[in-house]
Amino acid sequence: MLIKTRKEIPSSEITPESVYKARRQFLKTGANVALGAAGASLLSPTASAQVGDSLFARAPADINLASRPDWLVQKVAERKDAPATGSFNTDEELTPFSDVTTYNNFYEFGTGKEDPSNNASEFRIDPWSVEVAGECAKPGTYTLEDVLKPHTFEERVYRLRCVEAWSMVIPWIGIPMKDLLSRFEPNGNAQYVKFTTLVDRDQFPAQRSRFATIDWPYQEGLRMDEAMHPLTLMATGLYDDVLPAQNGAPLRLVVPWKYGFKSIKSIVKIEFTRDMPNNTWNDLQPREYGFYANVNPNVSHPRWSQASERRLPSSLFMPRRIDTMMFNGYEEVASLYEGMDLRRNY
Ligand SMILES: Nc1nc2c(c(=O)[nH]1)N[C@H]1C(S)=C(S)[C@@H](COP(=O)(O)O)O[C@H]1N2
Ligand SMILES: [Mo]
Repeated sequence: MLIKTRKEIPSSEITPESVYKARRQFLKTGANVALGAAGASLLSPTASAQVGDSLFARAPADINLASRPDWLVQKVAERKDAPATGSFNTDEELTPFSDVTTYNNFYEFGTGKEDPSNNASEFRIDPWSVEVAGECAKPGTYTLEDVLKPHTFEERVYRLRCVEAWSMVIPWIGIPMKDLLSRFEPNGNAQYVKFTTLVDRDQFPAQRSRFATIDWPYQEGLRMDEAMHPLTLMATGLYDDVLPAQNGAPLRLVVPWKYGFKSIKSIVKIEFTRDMPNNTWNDLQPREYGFYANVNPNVSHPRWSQASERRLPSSLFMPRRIDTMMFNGYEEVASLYEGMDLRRNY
């Protein structure tokens, strides 16, 4: 792929993944290590990271944004780290930045895994606005700054499990969805929340194609209790920076216990509804993709098993196949589905 230079970003602002990993290592072990030793460990990535980096290194990925608002960069820099333990974090090895940003599903940019990173150069997130509608006291059109300003960004290290049976571990930055949605004061009729992706034929090649298979815009939804769960995040960044265009800048849903297609990218509309909203993949193939889309190793996709997954980076020589966990390992959400038949509500 074309390696672009980040013209407007001083190199001092860019934190390479190795530094990011070392910082995490430092945060984990920092308290026990004398300062000199800690300094040394800052410079040497873990052994597993070295294996991953050398075997699977790809071209450095670009964030692919035309510009990044200063206030947004500032908020990313001032984020709170993920707690050391618990579901907001994991000890598993992070998927390298290059894989997270060049192996993507974002069909607006094309169906190939590298299409988004290749076709998203100069994606514009400034200006950006979000329409809030439906069953709430504060509908309206909000600028990105209105949406994000009152919140402190937080880091969350989550597994992402795609319905295609690959997975990653991604250090997200974002805000708890419940904190965001509460500000719009959903009323008693709000049973669901629906999200919609940008329509922009200039920026999304697949939206101007005559052969489009998806009826744009991409749409997704959650039940209100799912949206208000503490694990549910409105992501605004990953690793140490703002969200790359190919990962759904500037606002992207993250629901770690559900298949990846629920985590809709580049959101321009949030609507509180009484009825279950439609969602793009369910509209396309209702027998293969449902509304709930909870990660479930016991319910196969009609064309493949969901019992295991490839943890990226993976190759023929190092497939890194692991067992898939119920709710992607986020068992605390089980109570949301008590009494529901998860075979029928897939
Ligand atoms: N608007 C939009 N959102 C989308 C998609 C898409 O094609 N368009 N693909 C989904 C799928 S299938 C997955 S697995 C994740 C992938 O996110 P990632 O590329 O950041 O890993 O985005 C989801 N969100
Ligand atoms: Mo996916």
